[in-house]
Amino acid sequence: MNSKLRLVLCFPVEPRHVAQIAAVSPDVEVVDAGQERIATEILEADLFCGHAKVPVPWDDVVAAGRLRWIQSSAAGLDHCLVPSVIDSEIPVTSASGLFANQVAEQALTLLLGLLRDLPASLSQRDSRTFDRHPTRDLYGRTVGIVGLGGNGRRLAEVLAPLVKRIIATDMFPVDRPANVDALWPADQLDRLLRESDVVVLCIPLNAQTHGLIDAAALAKMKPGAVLINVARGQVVAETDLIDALRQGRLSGAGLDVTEVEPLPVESPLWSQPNVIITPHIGAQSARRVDDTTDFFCENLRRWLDGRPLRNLVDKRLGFPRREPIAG
Ligand code: OXD
Repeated sequence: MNSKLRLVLCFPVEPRHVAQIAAVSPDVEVVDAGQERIATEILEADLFCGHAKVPVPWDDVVAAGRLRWIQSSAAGLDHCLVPSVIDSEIPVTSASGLFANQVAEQALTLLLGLLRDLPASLSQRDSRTFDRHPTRDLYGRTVGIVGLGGNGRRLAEVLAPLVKRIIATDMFPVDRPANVDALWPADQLDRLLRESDVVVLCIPLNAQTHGLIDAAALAKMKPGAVLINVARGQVVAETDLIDALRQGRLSGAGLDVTEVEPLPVESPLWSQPNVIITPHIGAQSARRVDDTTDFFCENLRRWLDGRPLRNLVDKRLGFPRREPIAG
């Protein structure tokens, strides 16, 4: 009988990543299930690392009582934090903050692309037209970051030299970084919306944030403000956003994420001139699988030794509490 722990992977690993993980311990059998086999392999897993993009029978997994740890290879946990997992004893760890550099670069790309009117230049390229058009400055602006976790903090560092003021809200408004001028509790969102020229969403999707940026929230934003979403599409009520863009209340939106992904071909967002859409690539990087594997190997050693895990998620909140851990 096989007494090894069965570790099931579901992220785009190559054989060298599987070998690196297997080298952590001879007591672990590593199974690369991929998206094709994850829905069945997860039922036979002791440990799981990945991000299933297909439906997974989480209720059956919990009922079977075999799974002992979920390491998400994504920062967002909407793929696995279903009620039965939340109510279970299974610890969940995330990749929070691991791709903060990439997400910050993506937010900056969307923001500058809108302010410097890149869509107009790109469409002129198609017609070989050299027509100078007005652009706007980031310099001198106030940027509001909604959610000052790993991604929001990195974004603040990157933006600090470029803008006049950075304000932020967070559920745990503690440890205000020097480059953030004001950090308020999450319930002060309205104030942030009223004071920001640019609002960047960096919050996780959970019951509290689902549809948070709706018509009422959008109406509180400064006329002509810009909205950037590098979090999750469902944080924004998309039809309300489309109305606000059409009415010119907002001057633009940069969306790396949308309510439904892939964004349906019939979505009016595709034809909005003041919208830049990228296909949820904020956390993509040529290094992503390597970095995820390194992070996971470190956490796997910790799990096997019974040491505290990195990025342990508070399942009720849907993200790791920001607490320094020993060792
Ligand atoms: C993530 C993502 O959550 O890629 O890591 O969106």
